[in-house]
Amino acid sequence: AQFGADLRRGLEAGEFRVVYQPLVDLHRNRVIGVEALVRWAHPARGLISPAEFIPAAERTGLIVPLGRFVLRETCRQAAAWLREFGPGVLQKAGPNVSVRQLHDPGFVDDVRAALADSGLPGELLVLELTESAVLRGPQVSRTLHELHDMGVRLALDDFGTGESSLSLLRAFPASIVKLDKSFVDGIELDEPDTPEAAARQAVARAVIQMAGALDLDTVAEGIENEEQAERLRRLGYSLGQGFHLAEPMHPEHVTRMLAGQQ
Ligand code: G
Ligand code: G
Ligand code: MN
Ligand code: NA
Repeated sequence: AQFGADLRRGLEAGEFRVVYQPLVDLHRNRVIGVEALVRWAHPARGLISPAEFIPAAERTGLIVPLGRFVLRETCRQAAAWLREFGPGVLQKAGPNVSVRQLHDPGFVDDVRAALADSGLPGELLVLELTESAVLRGPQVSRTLHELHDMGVRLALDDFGTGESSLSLLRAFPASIVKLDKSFVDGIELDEPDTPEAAARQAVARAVIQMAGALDLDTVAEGIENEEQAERLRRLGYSLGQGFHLAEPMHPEHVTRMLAGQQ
Protein backbone atom coordinates (compact mmCIF):
# COMPACT_ATOMS: atom_id res chain seq x y z
CA ALA A 1 0.00 0.00 0.00
CA GLN A 2 2.94 2.28 0.85
CA PHE A 3 4.42 1.47 -2.55
CA GLY A 4 1.10 2.32 -4.18
CA ALA A 5 1.03 5.80 -2.68
CA ASP A 6 4.66 6.34 -3.67
CA LEU A 7 3.92 5.18 -7.24
CA ARG A 8 1.09 7.67 -7.48
CA ARG A 9 3.32 10.44 -6.17
CA GLY A 10 6.14 9.47 -8.58
CA LEU A 11 3.74 9.47 -11.50
CA GLU A 12 2.48 12.94 -10.62
CA ALA A 13 6.04 14.16 -10.07
CA GLY A 14 7.13 12.93 -13.51
CA GLU A 15 9.76 10.47 -12.19
CA PHE A 16 9.19 7.77 -14.84
CA ARG A 17 11.39 7.50 -17.90
CA VAL A 18 11.25 5.37 -21.01
CA VAL A 19 14.35 3.61 -22.32
CA TYR A 20 14.49 1.74 -25.62
CA GLN A 21 16.06 -1.57 -26.54
CA PRO A 22 16.88 -1.87 -30.26
CA LEU A 23 15.42 -4.62 -32.46
CA VAL A 24 18.19 -5.53 -34.85
CA ASP A 25 18.18 -6.94 -38.39
CA LEU A 26 20.45 -9.96 -37.84
CA HIS A 27 21.66 -10.05 -41.44
CA ARG A 28 22.38 -6.38 -42.05
CA ASN A 29 23.23 -5.54 -38.44
CA ARG A 30 20.96 -2.49 -38.41
CA VAL A 31 18.49 -1.18 -35.87
CA ILE A 32 15.00 -1.47 -37.36
CA GLY A 33 12.86 -1.00 -34.28
CA VAL A 34 12.73 -0.54 -30.52
CA GLU A 35 10.98 -2.02 -27.50
CA ALA A 36 10.04 0.64 -24.94
CA LEU A 37 10.84 -0.20 -21.30
CA VAL A 38 9.87 1.96 -18.35
CA ARG A 39 12.23 3.00 -15.54
CA TRP A 40 11.53 4.82 -12.27
CA ALA A 41 14.07 7.49 -11.34
CA HIS A 42 13.18 7.54 -7.65
CA PRO A 43 14.48 10.57 -5.71
CA ALA A 44 15.53 8.50 -2.66
CA ARG A 45 16.01 4.97 -4.01
CA GLY A 46 17.64 5.70 -7.36
CA LEU A 47 16.71 3.87 -10.53
CA ILE A 48 14.09 1.18 -9.86
CA SER A 49 13.51 -1.74 -12.25
CA PRO A 50 10.01 -2.39 -13.58
CA ALA A 51 10.31 -5.95 -12.26
CA GLU A 52 9.98 -4.32 -8.80
CA PHE A 53 7.14 -1.90 -9.38
CA ILE A 54 5.00 -3.28 -12.25
CA PRO A 55 3.35 -5.88 -9.95
CA ALA A 56 2.39 -3.11 -7.49
CA ALA A 57 1.22 -0.92 -10.36
CA GLU A 58 -0.99 -3.76 -11.59
CA ARG A 59 -2.36 -4.48 -8.12
CA THR A 60 -3.30 -0.86 -7.50
CA GLY A 61 -4.57 -0.14 -11.02
CA LEU A 62 -1.89 2.54 -11.43
CA ILE A 63 -0.64 0.53 -14.42
CA VAL A 64 -3.43 2.24 -16.40
CA PRO A 65 -2.08 5.83 -16.07
CA LEU A 66 1.54 4.58 -16.04
CA GLY A 67 0.96 2.52 -19.19
CA ARG A 68 -0.76 5.51 -20.82
CA PHE A 69 2.34 7.62 -20.08
CA VAL A 70 4.68 4.97 -21.59
CA LEU A 71 2.43 4.62 -24.65
CA ARG A 72 2.22 8.38 -25.27
CA GLU A 73 5.94 8.92 -24.69
CA THR A 74 6.85 6.04 -27.04
CA CYS A 75 4.57 7.36 -29.80
CA ARG A 76 5.96 10.89 -29.40
CA GLN A 77 9.57 9.66 -29.55
CA ALA A 78 8.98 7.26 -32.45
CA ALA A 79 7.24 10.02 -34.43
CA ALA A 80 10.25 12.30 -33.80
CA TRP A 81 12.59 9.56 -35.14
CA LEU A 82 10.32 9.10 -38.14
CA ARG A 83 10.50 12.84 -38.90
CA GLU A 84 14.28 12.93 -38.42
CA PHE A 85 15.22 9.81 -40.36
CA GLY A 86 12.35 9.34 -42.80
CA PRO A 87 10.17 6.29 -43.42
CA GLY A 88 11.69 2.82 -43.55
CA VAL A 89 14.41 3.39 -40.95
CA LEU A 90 12.44 2.71 -37.78
CA GLN A 91 9.79 0.14 -38.61
CA LYS A 92 8.49 -0.87 -35.18
CA ALA A 93 8.28 0.81 -31.80
CA GLY A 94 6.24 -0.11 -28.82
CA PRO A 95 5.63 -0.81 -25.19
CA ASN A 96 4.63 -3.83 -23.15
CA VAL A 97 0.95 -3.82 -22.27
CA SER A 98 -0.44 -5.45 -19.13
CA VAL A 99 -3.66 -7.40 -19.11
CA ARG A 100 -5.07 -4.80 -16.71
CA GLN A 101 -4.69 -2.16 -19.45
CA LEU A 102 -6.50 -4.37 -21.96
CA HIS A 103 -9.42 -4.58 -19.55
CA ASP A 104 -9.58 -0.80 -19.20
CA PRO A 105 -12.54 0.41 -21.26
CA GLY A 106 -10.58 3.51 -22.32
CA PHE A 107 -7.60 1.62 -23.74
CA VAL A 108 -8.51 1.72 -27.44
CA ASP A 109 -9.29 5.45 -27.19
CA ASP A 110 -5.96 6.03 -25.41
CA VAL A 111 -4.11 4.33 -28.27
CA ARG A 112 -6.09 6.27 -30.88
CA ALA A 113 -5.33 9.57 -29.09
CA ALA A 114 -1.61 8.73 -28.66
CA LEU A 115 -1.37 8.10 -32.42
CA ALA A 116 -3.35 11.21 -33.36
CA ASP A 117 -1.49 13.54 -30.99
CA SER A 118 1.97 12.27 -32.03
CA GLY A 119 1.25 11.81 -35.72
CA LEU A 120 2.73 8.29 -35.58
CA PRO A 121 1.20 5.96 -38.19
CA GLY A 122 -0.52 3.03 -36.47
CA GLU A 123 1.52 0.53 -38.52
CA LEU A 124 4.68 1.58 -36.65
CA LEU A 125 3.20 0.93 -33.22
CA VAL A 126 3.71 -2.59 -31.86
CA LEU A 127 1.99 -3.52 -28.61
CA GLU A 128 3.69 -6.40 -26.76
CA LEU A 129 1.26 -8.73 -25.05
CA THR A 130 1.77 -12.03 -23.27
CA GLU A 131 -0.10 -15.17 -24.18
CA SER A 132 -1.83 -15.26 -20.80
CA ALA A 133 -3.02 -11.67 -21.31
CA VAL A 134 -4.72 -12.34 -24.62
CA LEU A 135 -6.51 -15.48 -23.39
CA ARG A 136 -9.03 -13.44 -21.43
CA GLY A 137 -12.29 -13.88 -23.17
CA PRO A 138 -14.51 -11.94 -25.53
CA GLN A 139 -13.98 -8.40 -24.24
CA VAL A 140 -10.19 -8.54 -24.58
CA SER A 141 -10.60 -10.26 -27.93
CA ARG A 142 -12.81 -7.38 -29.16
CA THR A 143 -10.23 -4.85 -27.95
CA LEU A 144 -7.46 -6.65 -29.83
CA HIS A 145 -9.48 -6.77 -33.03
CA GLU A 146 -10.28 -3.04 -32.75
CA LEU A 147 -6.57 -2.27 -32.39
CA HIS A 148 -5.76 -4.52 -35.33
CA ASP A 149 -8.41 -2.76 -37.42
CA MET A 150 -6.74 0.58 -36.59
CA GLY A 151 -3.56 -0.77 -38.19
CA VAL A 152 -1.72 -1.20 -34.88
CA ARG A 153 0.43 -4.33 -34.74
CA LEU A 154 0.30 -6.84 -31.92
CA ALA A 155 3.27 -8.91 -30.78
CA LEU A 156 3.05 -12.05 -28.65
CA ASP A 157 5.84 -11.58 -26.09
CA ASP A 158 7.67 -14.40 -24.25
CA PHE A 159 6.39 -16.75 -26.95
CA GLY A 160 6.70 -20.45 -26.22
CA THR A 161 6.32 -20.12 -22.45
CA GLY A 162 2.51 -20.14 -22.34
CA GLU A 163 -0.20 -21.96 -24.24
CA SER A 164 1.32 -21.13 -27.64
CA SER A 165 -1.35 -23.06 -29.42
CA LEU A 166 -2.06 -22.70 -33.09
CA SER A 167 -5.68 -21.97 -32.28
CA LEU A 168 -4.59 -19.01 -30.14
CA LEU A 169 -2.62 -17.58 -33.04
CA ARG A 170 -5.55 -18.03 -35.37
CA ALA A 171 -7.97 -16.35 -32.98
CA PHE A 172 -5.64 -13.51 -32.12
CA PRO A 173 -4.70 -10.93 -34.76
CA ALA A 174 -0.95 -11.05 -34.07
CA SER A 175 1.67 -9.81 -36.52
CA ILE A 176 4.79 -10.70 -34.57
CA VAL A 177 5.92 -13.47 -32.24
CA LYS A 178 8.84 -12.88 -29.90
CA LEU A 179 10.67 -16.12 -29.15
CA ASP A 180 11.31 -16.15 -25.41
CA LYS A 181 14.88 -15.87 -24.15
CA SER A 182 14.67 -19.33 -22.55
CA PHE A 183 14.73 -20.85 -26.08
CA VAL A 184 17.72 -18.73 -27.12
CA ASP A 185 19.76 -19.82 -24.07
CA GLY A 186 21.73 -22.85 -25.26
CA ILE A 187 20.69 -22.53 -28.92
CA GLU A 188 24.40 -22.31 -29.81
CA LEU A 189 25.22 -25.79 -28.47
CA ASP A 190 25.87 -28.42 -31.15
CA GLU A 191 25.09 -31.20 -28.72
CA PRO A 192 22.44 -30.12 -26.21
CA ASP A 193 23.57 -31.56 -22.89
CA THR A 194 20.13 -32.51 -21.51
CA PRO A 195 16.77 -33.59 -22.97
CA GLU A 196 15.36 -30.24 -21.82
CA ALA A 197 18.03 -28.37 -23.78
CA ALA A 198 17.23 -30.44 -26.87
CA ALA A 199 13.53 -29.68 -26.43
CA ARG A 200 14.22 -25.95 -26.18
CA GLN A 201 16.13 -26.05 -29.46
CA ALA A 202 13.23 -27.91 -31.04
CA VAL A 203 10.84 -25.15 -29.93
CA ALA A 204 13.04 -22.50 -31.56
CA ARG A 205 12.89 -24.47 -34.83
CA ALA A 206 9.14 -25.08 -34.55
CA VAL A 207 8.34 -21.42 -33.87
CA ILE A 208 10.16 -20.11 -36.95
CA GLN A 209 8.44 -22.72 -39.14
CA MET A 210 5.03 -21.96 -37.71
CA ALA A 211 5.58 -18.19 -38.08
CA GLY A 212 6.55 -18.68 -41.71
CA ALA A 213 3.42 -20.72 -42.38
CA LEU A 214 1.21 -18.11 -40.69
CA ASP A 215 3.05 -15.14 -42.26
CA LEU A 216 4.11 -13.69 -38.90
CA ASP A 217 7.31 -11.77 -38.21
CA THR A 218 9.58 -13.19 -35.53
CA VAL A 219 12.00 -11.61 -33.08
CA ALA A 220 14.43 -13.79 -31.11
CA GLU A 221 14.89 -12.31 -27.63
CA GLY A 222 17.72 -12.34 -25.13
CA ILE A 223 20.62 -12.91 -27.55
CA GLU A 224 23.76 -12.68 -25.42
CA ASN A 225 26.54 -13.80 -27.79
CA GLU A 226 27.46 -14.04 -31.46
CA GLU A 227 27.22 -17.84 -31.53
CA GLN A 228 23.52 -17.56 -30.62
CA ALA A 229 22.97 -14.86 -33.26
CA GLU A 230 24.64 -17.02 -35.90
CA ARG A 231 22.66 -20.14 -35.00
CA LEU A 232 19.40 -18.16 -35.08
CA ARG A 233 20.24 -16.69 -38.51
CA ARG A 234 20.81 -20.20 -39.82
CA LEU A 235 17.44 -21.32 -38.39
CA GLY A 236 15.80 -18.49 -40.36
CA TYR A 237 15.39 -15.77 -37.73
CA SER A 238 16.02 -12.35 -39.24
CA LEU A 239 15.30 -10.06 -36.27
CA GLY A 240 16.85 -10.21 -32.83
CA GLN A 241 17.07 -8.44 -29.52
CA GLY A 242 19.47 -8.89 -26.63
CA PHE A 243 22.41 -7.53 -24.69
CA HIS A 244 24.85 -8.81 -27.36
CA LEU A 245 23.15 -6.63 -29.99
CA ALA A 246 22.16 -3.61 -27.88
CA GLU A 247 21.06 -2.98 -24.30
CA PRO A 248 18.08 -0.84 -23.29
CA MET A 249 19.30 2.76 -23.74
CA HIS A 250 18.33 6.41 -23.49
CA PRO A 251 16.56 7.78 -26.55
CA GLU A 252 19.51 10.07 -27.40
CA HIS A 253 21.67 6.98 -27.77
CA VAL A 254 19.16 5.39 -30.17
CA THR A 255 19.20 8.64 -32.15
CA ARG A 256 22.99 8.40 -32.47
CA MET A 257 22.74 4.76 -33.60
CA LEU A 258 20.13 5.62 -36.23
CA ALA A 259 22.19 8.60 -37.40
CA GLY A 260 25.27 6.36 -37.67
CA GLN A 261 23.39 3.98 -39.97
CA GLN A 262 22.40 6.68 -42.45
O1 G B 1 13.34 -3.62 -18.65
P1 G B 1 13.40 -4.88 -17.83
O2 G B 1 14.00 -6.06 -18.56
O3 G B 1 14.01 -4.70 -16.48
O4 G B 1 11.85 -5.26 -17.58
C1 G B 1 11.45 -6.20 -16.64
C2 G B 1 10.03 -6.60 -16.93
O5 G B 1 9.16 -5.45 -16.87
C3 G B 1 9.85 -7.21 -18.32
O6 G B 1 8.99 -8.34 -18.18
C4 G B 1 9.16 -6.14 -19.09
O7 G B 1 8.29 -6.67 -20.07
C5 G B 1 8.37 -5.38 -18.02
N1 G B 1 8.15 -4.00 -18.41
C6 G B 1 9.07 -3.06 -18.73
N2 G B 1 8.48 -1.89 -19.04
C7 G B 1 7.14 -2.11 -18.95
C8 G B 1 6.00 -1.28 -19.17
O8 G B 1 6.06 -0.10 -19.54
N3 G B 1 4.77 -1.86 -18.93
C9 G B 1 4.64 -3.15 -18.55
N4 G B 1 3.42 -3.61 -18.37
N5 G B 1 5.70 -3.96 -18.34
C10 G B 1 6.93 -3.44 -18.54
O1 G C 1 9.36 -9.76 -20.78
P1 G C 1 10.06 -8.92 -21.81
O2 G C 1 10.45 -9.69 -23.02
O3 G C 1 9.35 -7.65 -22.15
O4 G C 1 11.41 -8.52 -21.09
C1 G C 1 12.25 -7.54 -21.54
C2 G C 1 13.38 -7.55 -20.55
O5 G C 1 14.44 -8.38 -20.98
C3 G C 1 13.95 -6.17 -20.35
O6 G C 1 13.96 -5.94 -18.99
C4 G C 1 15.36 -6.26 -20.84
O7 G C 1 16.21 -5.48 -20.03
C5 G C 1 15.67 -7.74 -20.71
N1 G C 1 16.66 -8.18 -21.68
C6 G C 1 16.81 -7.76 -22.94
N2 G C 1 17.84 -8.40 -23.56
C7 G C 1 18.34 -9.25 -22.65
C8 G C 1 19.43 -10.18 -22.68
O8 G C 1 20.13 -10.35 -23.67
N3 G C 1 19.65 -10.89 -21.53
C9 G C 1 18.88 -10.74 -20.42
N4 G C 1 19.18 -11.47 -19.35
N5 G C 1 17.84 -9.86 -20.36
C10 G C 1 17.59 -9.13 -21.46
MN1 MN D 1 8.63 -7.30 -24.10
NA1 NA E 1 9.87 -11.40 -23.82
